[in-house]
Amino acid sequence: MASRRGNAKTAEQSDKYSVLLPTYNERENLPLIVWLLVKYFGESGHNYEIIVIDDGSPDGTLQIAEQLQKIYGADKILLRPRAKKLGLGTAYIHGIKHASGNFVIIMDADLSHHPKFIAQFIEKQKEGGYDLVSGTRYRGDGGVYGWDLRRKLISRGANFVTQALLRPGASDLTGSFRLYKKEVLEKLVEQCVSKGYVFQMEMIVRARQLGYTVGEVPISFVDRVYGESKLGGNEIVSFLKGLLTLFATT
Ligand SMILES: Nc1nc2c(ncn2[C@@H]2O[C@H](COP(=O)(O)OP(=O)(O)OP(=O)(O)O)[C@@H](O)[C@H]2O)c(=O)[nH]1
Ligand SMILES: [Mg+2]
Repeated sequence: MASRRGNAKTAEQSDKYSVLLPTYNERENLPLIVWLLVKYFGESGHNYEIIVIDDGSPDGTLQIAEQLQKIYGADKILLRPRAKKLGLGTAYIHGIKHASGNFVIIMDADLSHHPKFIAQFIEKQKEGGYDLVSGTRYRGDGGVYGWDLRRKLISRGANFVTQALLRPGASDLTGSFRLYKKEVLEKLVEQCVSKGYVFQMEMIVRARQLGYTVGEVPISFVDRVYGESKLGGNEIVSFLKGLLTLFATT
């Protein structure tokens, strides 16, 4: 393939990375995130596929995804849409079923997670043979950009309370930029009960419980530029409920 010429130096031929991109009203962001993914995977030479899981976005995200598929090819861009908004947790479950890679990368499609970090995730995973590698905003060069104080406090607070209650041994619990061995992700998803924002946290808490190893890569997280933020009071309440459930059941 043309994009792989000469620079496949670090890639293991047999490894394949399936990137799950859940989308809900991301028509402005999707072309850029896909372009960046294609660019960075092209540079690193790793084998990959991008699975777009759109939940009937009223803004026509799926039509944009169809155009991208025409541009980059149906082997690189897979569309696995659902008819309506069924939530992030089940979007991942749905996506995993269609992933053909032995590794799965989960990231947001709103450009908060920059694809440039993926090469570091992969390197880290290989270095320690980790079951999962988590991006962290709370260690090393990691950080958050563009959030107001309220949002920062919510994120920090959620992380802090969870650290105190569950001691999961990872520095960023609510982040959702991660690389998993596929069989590990399948196992974790099976075990997880939460649906909303608490899902990411449950994944890493359960990972520790099951004895999986976790590597970390500092990431800078940039607030979404396009599209509306969905973090409202409801999410916070359900997050706290989820946290308490986790505390009681783990
Ligand atoms: N398929 C699917 N994708 C979703 C759903 N809810 C959110 N997403 C996508 O999941 C990713 C993370 O959601 P965000 O809305 O960015 O959540 P957030 O980063 O906590 O909040 P903001 O960026 O401030 O809105 C984005 O790519 C969304 O488009 C859903 O119900 N179904
Ligand atoms: Mg976001």
